[in-house]
Amino acid sequence: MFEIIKFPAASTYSDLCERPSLESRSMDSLIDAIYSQVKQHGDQALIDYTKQFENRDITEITYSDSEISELALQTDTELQEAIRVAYANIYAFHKSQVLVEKRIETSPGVVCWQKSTPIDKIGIYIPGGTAPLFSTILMLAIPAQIVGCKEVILCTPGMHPALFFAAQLCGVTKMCKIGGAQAIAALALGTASVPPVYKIFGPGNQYVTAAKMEANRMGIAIDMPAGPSEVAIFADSSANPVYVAADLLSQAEHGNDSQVILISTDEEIILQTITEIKNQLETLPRKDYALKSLDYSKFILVNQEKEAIDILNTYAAEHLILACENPEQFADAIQHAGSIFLGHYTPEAAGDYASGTNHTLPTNGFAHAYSGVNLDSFVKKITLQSITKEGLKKLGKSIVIMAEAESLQAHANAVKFRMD
Ligand code: HSO
Ligand code: ZN
Repeated sequence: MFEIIKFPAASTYSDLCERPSLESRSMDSLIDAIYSQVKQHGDQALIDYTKQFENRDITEITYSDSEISELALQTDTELQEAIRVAYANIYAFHKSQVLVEKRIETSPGVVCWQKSTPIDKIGIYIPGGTAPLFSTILMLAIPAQIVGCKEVILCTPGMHPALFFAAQLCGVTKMCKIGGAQAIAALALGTASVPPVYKIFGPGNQYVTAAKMEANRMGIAIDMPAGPSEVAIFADSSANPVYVAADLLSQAEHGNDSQVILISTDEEIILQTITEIKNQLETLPRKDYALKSLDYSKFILVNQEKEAIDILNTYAAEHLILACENPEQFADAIQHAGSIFLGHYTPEAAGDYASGTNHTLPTNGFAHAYSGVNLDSFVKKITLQSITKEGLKKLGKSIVIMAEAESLQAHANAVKFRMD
């Protein structure tokens, strides 16, 4: 732990950026069994699994509106106010992502445009676990509320009042008491109490992830492939080691397998950050999680910013914090990351809770190919086009030539007959 990798050669960057391999115990047979039980026995299977896996007795699957209101009201008033502040910022940022319809005349008389329509029914999963992630409800239900998803089904085994407060505030239409892979199977298959959905969002353990992958194989969309959470920080000599250490620990405390990376052009900053991590660790209630995930941490010393940029583009971090003097310029050079936090006063925690950006982001290098959750995750885009007689006359020749070259005569005819 805390070993500093000094001046790595470019040829080692991809090894350096490798994620610890996930324990890939096959869960296929268990997931298959859960899906088939939920399919056959519906709600009863959910009640039985809740007893078997969680030792919780439930008689109904869904919360009634009055239960939700009662539980929501138990949320501390200061926390209610904080959640409202976060709500307003997340709402504003996601509202700004609404598609502005643009009609483009690609050639004379040929007009193309796009409209976006909501996914009618979505499912959100929030794990029980040791941290009640009510902030994730904001991240997933606010964009759904903005685009107007008709049904937003939230499944959580959690009982923290803020889960209910956030659900109510964000217009969740149904809240279910179930968790684990069986909750995902219910959202995928539908039961008497749980409506089947078109897309499933939200974090979870390896069983939940496996169940989401199974849903995906059945043709149900999922937000993205999930992996352990991670942060990478670039710090130059202007960085404050107290802040850098706190940022690294804020990711490390998420779970045993979180990954944190610090890259710096200044060895003194790395050394001071390590000392700070040790100090701050002692005060953390989740010290044990943080300690375990620090096992996967990396501290890398480089000569120049350019090397840090290359490593970070290879790594494609879920979160990237730029604790340096020229963060805008640095960010311009970053091509692959889930979300970037610029400057000494922009901790990841701001984006985790309340600045406005979404915290459901691609992990495990998926930022090379995936975006984080955003307003588009809750809609489909439909393309539209309208061509005038004159327009088709002009464009038609190219279409006919191409269709005939592909030996698709009916395609050519569909244009030709209109041109004649
Ligand atoms: N850092 C987490 C999100 C979160 N943090 C929720 C606190 N609560 C993954 O982006
Ligand atoms: Zn976090």
